[in-house]
Amino acid sequence: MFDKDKKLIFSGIQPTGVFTLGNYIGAVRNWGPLQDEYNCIYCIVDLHAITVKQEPAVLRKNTLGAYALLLACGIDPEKSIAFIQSHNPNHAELSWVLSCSTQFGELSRMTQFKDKSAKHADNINAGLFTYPVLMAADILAYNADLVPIGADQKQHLELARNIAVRFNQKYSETFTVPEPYIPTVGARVMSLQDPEKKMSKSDANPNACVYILDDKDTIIRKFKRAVTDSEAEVVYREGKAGINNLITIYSAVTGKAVAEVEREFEGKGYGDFKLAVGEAVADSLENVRTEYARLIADKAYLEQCYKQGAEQAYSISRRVVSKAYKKVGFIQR
Ligand code: ATP
Ligand code: LTN
Repeated sequence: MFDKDKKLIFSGIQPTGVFTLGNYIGAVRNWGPLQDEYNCIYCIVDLHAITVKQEPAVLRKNTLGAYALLLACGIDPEKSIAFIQSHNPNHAELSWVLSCSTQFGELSRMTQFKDKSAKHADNINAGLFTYPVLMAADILAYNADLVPIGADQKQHLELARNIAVRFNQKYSETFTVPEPYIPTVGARVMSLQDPEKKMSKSDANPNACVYILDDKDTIIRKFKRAVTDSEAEVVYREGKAGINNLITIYSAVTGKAVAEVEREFEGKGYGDFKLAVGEAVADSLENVRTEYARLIADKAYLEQCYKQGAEQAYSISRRVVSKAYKKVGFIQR
């Protein structure tokens, strides 16, 4: 199904809940438009999700939900490969091999590990620590050229690149060294309640996040309650994290430049602006919501799509993983 002349894109998202506006603007909404220019592989990373505590029944439901959301956000299973990570054992197999080319020290420097260990102090498991190696395996197993991600994943991608370079030096050319593909606007959408923190699916406070399935009233209410500052001018300025975040979001969903947004709201207060951001965001998400409702009601179709995706993903990655196995000196079975 793939065109040999096109570059390959790989990206993944965790089934830890409904995607947030941050996931959408920073990553997923950019994935659909890439499908014509590139060979694209998109993955629901359930193996990554169990690095934090998951209720099995909830994980199962969220994984199917995340898969449906991926399609609702414009990923076409006829154009791209869309699958569930645990359906392809090559990721876990390659991850082990790569972990033996990854140093304890480099994993200790990962900021996501530090943040998540602080947040889940009662469950600092080995998987949480080696999470970035599995992510490197996801990408390298397909020899991906480009990885569309939000800014928070840049450090993990840098590590994946280092692992690839090191493996290639040690065992001869095996893996493509992937490049990050980070959007210029909206690569880091911040929490609406604490604009110094990134908006995250697993935030305990639902008012901190806009979920892409929230209805219009909920979205507008969340923006009305967004934490800003005591000034009143809609201008992007150092130290105004809350309003800067809202300007970024508005700019990302309307396509208007920051200066244009500032001009549009000159002489108006935060109240008017918050309402406009809420309306623009809700309108931009309306199609996703309708598509999701249609898809999630059709379990048979979803199953057919993820099974096909897993087969396609397996066959591409098997070749790469076999090559890596051979290079390290394992006898072929
Ligand atoms: P969790 O809260 O469960 O850790 P998450 O919301 O951080 O999840 P992931 O599934 O880890 O989301 O990330 C999926 C994609 O969304 C990644 O490419 C990531 O960089 C991007 N992303 C996540 N949060 C944001 C954000 N606040 N702004 C922009 N992009 C983001
Ligand atoms: N770690 C990523 C999710 C992820 C990913 C990947 C992203 C897992 N494997 C491969 C890009 C490529 C995150 O968003 N937290």
